[in-house]
Amino acid sequence: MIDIQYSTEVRAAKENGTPIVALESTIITHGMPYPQNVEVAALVEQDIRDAGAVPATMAVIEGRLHVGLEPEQLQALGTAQDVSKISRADMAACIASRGTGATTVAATMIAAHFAGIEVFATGGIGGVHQGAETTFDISADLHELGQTPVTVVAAGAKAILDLAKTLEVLETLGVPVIAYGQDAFPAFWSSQSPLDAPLRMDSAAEIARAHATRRALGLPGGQLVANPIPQDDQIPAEELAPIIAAAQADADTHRITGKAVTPYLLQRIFELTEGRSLVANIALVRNNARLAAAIAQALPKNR
Ligand code: PSU
Ligand code: MN
Repeated sequence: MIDIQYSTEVRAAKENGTPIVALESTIITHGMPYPQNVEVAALVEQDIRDAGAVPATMAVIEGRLHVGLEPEQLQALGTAQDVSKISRADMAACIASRGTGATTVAATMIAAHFAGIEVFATGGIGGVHQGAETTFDISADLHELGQTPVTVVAAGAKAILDLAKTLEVLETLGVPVIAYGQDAFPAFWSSQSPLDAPLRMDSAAEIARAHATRRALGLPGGQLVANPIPQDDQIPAEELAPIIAAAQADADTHRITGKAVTPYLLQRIFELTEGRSLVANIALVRNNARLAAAIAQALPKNR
């Protein structure tokens, strides 16, 4: 009943058994400004190919679930004005009403699992927002990690979130949070944070084995791999703290709520850093794409 549209290269990869890495599209439509969004999406896809895997960027276009986008579809999505942001709650509705929407981490995990793809690279996941004790704003990404068996590679979480509460919720939901190559949980623009990740692994092969072991144990849910931003691309946390606070204050003043919160904060931080946040963001997404490709290659074939 669900009519999946595979891109040419993803279809070939499925036939040949080439490893595939899922990519989200909300980062393109709601996470970065045009034209950098389209440029970065193409670079990240190429990074995955260069690392020996095939990229599958997910989106719903006119009611069809796309697993892998052709270059012109990527371009169209990156320039369109009225694309909705689809999370778990919106996915079926968007397909049913023949809508067009970009997938968040949660919706990308659903699409990936549906298409038999087990590894996914992104920038940052959604999490528990600052002030969640009054707003209850907790991303559906966390619950998705608790129930859908996909390994997600991200650079930790942004300091627009409450990192300590985000880690607590992930622990409650039984999600393994694995820092790659260090003890600290990375904080998106900074490789370090004051918090240690619950787990640490130093190789893609070990992460792939952990993924396969969860599958063998029949455990639902995925893994979060927290891959630190490369040293040279970092923005010091002290420098960003006042900017994040200002962006948060603006969001409160303008009474931004629901799914508009994350895109609003990302856009404000981009403006307030005069684009520097984006340069770091690009570096870390590419770094995550390379690690995800290595994990996908190390996974034992299960079908
Ligand atoms: N965090 C980022 N960049 C992003 C997002 C989060 O650093 O682009 C996007 C992702 O698509 C993520 C979504 O899944 O925002 C989370 O939105 P919300 O907080 O509304 O669940
Ligand atoms: Mn939210």
